[in-house]
Amino acid sequence: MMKKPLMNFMIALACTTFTLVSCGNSSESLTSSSSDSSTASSSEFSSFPVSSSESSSQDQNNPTISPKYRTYYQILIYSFADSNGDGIGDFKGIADKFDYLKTLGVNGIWLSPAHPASSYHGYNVIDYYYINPNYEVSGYTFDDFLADAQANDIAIVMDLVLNHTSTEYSWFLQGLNAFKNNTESKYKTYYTFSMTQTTQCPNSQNGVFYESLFSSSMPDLNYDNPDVREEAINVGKYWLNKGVSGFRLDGAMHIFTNYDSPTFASDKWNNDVYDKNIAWWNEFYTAMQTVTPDVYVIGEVWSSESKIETYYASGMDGFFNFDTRGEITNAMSGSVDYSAWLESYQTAIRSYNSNAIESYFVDNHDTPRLAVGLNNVLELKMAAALQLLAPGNAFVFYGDEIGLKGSGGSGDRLYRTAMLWGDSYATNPSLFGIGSSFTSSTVSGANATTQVTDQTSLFNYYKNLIALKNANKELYSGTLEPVLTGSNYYVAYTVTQDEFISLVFHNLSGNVATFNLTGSTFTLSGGLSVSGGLSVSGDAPTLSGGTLSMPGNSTAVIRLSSSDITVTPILF
Ligand SMILES: [Ca+2]
Ligand SMILES: [Ca+2]
Repeated sequence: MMKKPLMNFMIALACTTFTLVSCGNSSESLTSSSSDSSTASSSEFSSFPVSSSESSSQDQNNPTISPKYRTYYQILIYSFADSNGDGIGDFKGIADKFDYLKTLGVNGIWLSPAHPASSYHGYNVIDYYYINPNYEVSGYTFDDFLADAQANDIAIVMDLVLNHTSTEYSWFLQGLNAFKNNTESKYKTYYTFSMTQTTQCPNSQNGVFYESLFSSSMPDLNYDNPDVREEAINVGKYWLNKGVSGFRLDGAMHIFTNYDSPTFASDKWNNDVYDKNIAWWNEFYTAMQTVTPDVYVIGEVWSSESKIETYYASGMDGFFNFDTRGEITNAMSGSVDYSAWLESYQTAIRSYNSNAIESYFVDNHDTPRLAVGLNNVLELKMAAALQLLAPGNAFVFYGDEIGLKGSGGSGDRLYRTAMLWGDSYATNPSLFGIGSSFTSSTVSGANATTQVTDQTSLFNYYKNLIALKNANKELYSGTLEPVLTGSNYYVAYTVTQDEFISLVFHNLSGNVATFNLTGSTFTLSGGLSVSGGLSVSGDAPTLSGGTLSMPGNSTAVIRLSSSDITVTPILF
């Protein structure tokens, strides 16, 4: 992309003339005691420039971006919202909470596996072509849910677990039986069976060993068999035709693994199987595009950043960045140059795929919740600002926005406990396999219903951050360039898409920092107008006469426009 003169100038300025007039002690990290939330009145918040994100094509104030760019919300169906009082979350419950999600500002949902399955979490599927009956209540089907989501411009991304099935799947049972009895069945080659135990086939049922990388209840499908690849593609096409917008692909790096390697136990992959996995996902993605040209597909490659990057060669839209959380918490402690990291990752993934979309998340159903690690609303607000204003798509795990955490046990189920609504939609973990010992709470103690009405809550901080991103859409799809500030505690970068440029500032220190944006070499060829700013204290960042004053632990987004200079007071 051609750089615009303003951008060149901006970066030159950043390197040479950004002046820290008063930055206090920049080595001081976040402190919870400095928060004075009482200063942020509801009237101040209501004057925030609320997103006009629904009016995509006619929006003169934003670049036109692909509908794939959204702020997504990950929902575990069973734990989220129960509409009929049986204690189990369901699609009607989610739909009844669309108003909550739209208030928050998210406009995409990653749904946990929705198929009939052998376990509560759904990752061992019994039939890819059906919906778990627990999730459909009387008079409200998955089709109804998809129609309601579409009417609300909420994209539904379905979790597809294609690497393996359940041992209860008819394909597996028929294949195993035919293999054992040496009878005819196409399902004999849907899986990898053996009459003897091997590295590849460690587990057995009825005397037949089979490949099962994750657990004995999750037999791997055999993707060397073209019939299996065709079947997986048919599954994807089936649900796209039903109306889902795309897929989250579970275990995307586990399709092919390197069983022949003597180092298999310690390293299940080598370059050959990486290439096979990437080729397969390209085949799958290309097939999905024939049904839905704008299909959004994101894969789980739980690996190092350098390996995740290579998967973008598949052409797929996104892969979760598993380093996000560590980079954010390290940035908050001053040990990481956050904007440099964002730039290097964007550059790397775009080198594999010019349409690559970043996918940043801080926790999911497999990782401890960030709220447990930080256990501090102030720090959760700053972490949210760093995540949600990064280029690309942010994924918010249900409850992150209220500081949800669990207690009463450990392990995966702890991260998957009931959403804390404070109303009749609460689910009951003892009824869907999590167990009665697990209870939910939040860092502040306030439930979702209370936080929606409290303008100083974590929920409303998330809401205002997402609104800021939706009002400056180049923040989704634009090209990032770091702005040097001289301290890891001052994160600054520009994001450019077409003629739209946003300047993002985070003051991660606990002290006021003042930046002079009008140094002697700084001539505004366009103009500065403030889109919005937030601080954990409720004090407003201000821009006056080209001087940006940032309270401790605050964020500002400044829109550089091509119109005349307009300096608007920051609204927080
Ligand atoms: Ca229910
Ligand atoms: Ca596999």
